Amino acid sequence: MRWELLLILLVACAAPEVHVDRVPADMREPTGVPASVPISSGDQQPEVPEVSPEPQPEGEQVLKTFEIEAFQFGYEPSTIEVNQGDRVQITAWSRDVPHGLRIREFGLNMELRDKTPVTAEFVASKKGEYSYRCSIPCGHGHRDMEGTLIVK
Ligand SMILES: [Cu+2]
Repeated sequence: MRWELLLILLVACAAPEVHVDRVPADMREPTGVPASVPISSGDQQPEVPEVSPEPQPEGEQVLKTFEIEAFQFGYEPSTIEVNQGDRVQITAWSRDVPHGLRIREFGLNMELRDKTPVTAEFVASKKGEYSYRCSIPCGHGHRDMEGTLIVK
């Protein structure tokens, strides 16, 4: 049964003018059969998968990493700069009390509870200047906590 099925497939492959529409659409090789089943007719063409030799274009995405320390009341560094399309990885922590690091436009919202580093990533998909701000009330200067992400 299985052998006959393979033979049908083989005939169908060897003779393109055969009316394939008589073969049910769901007729495929049983998954249990290895790809290199020896067939006695000896006319089997090796199944060469059509894999493109070209490397896939990566869009030249570059990873940019930054370490940012939050403190009352600011960030160090207070400005970071990347290019549009870069993957931005930020590792941040707090020097003193809990702070946040939020860039609304890129959906980034990190909680920096203490000196334990926290890492987050996003893609700087659009050019411009964006603020990173504290999202956890941390004292009288909370609203002054601001840094700038420049996407060129
Ligand atoms: Cu704060």
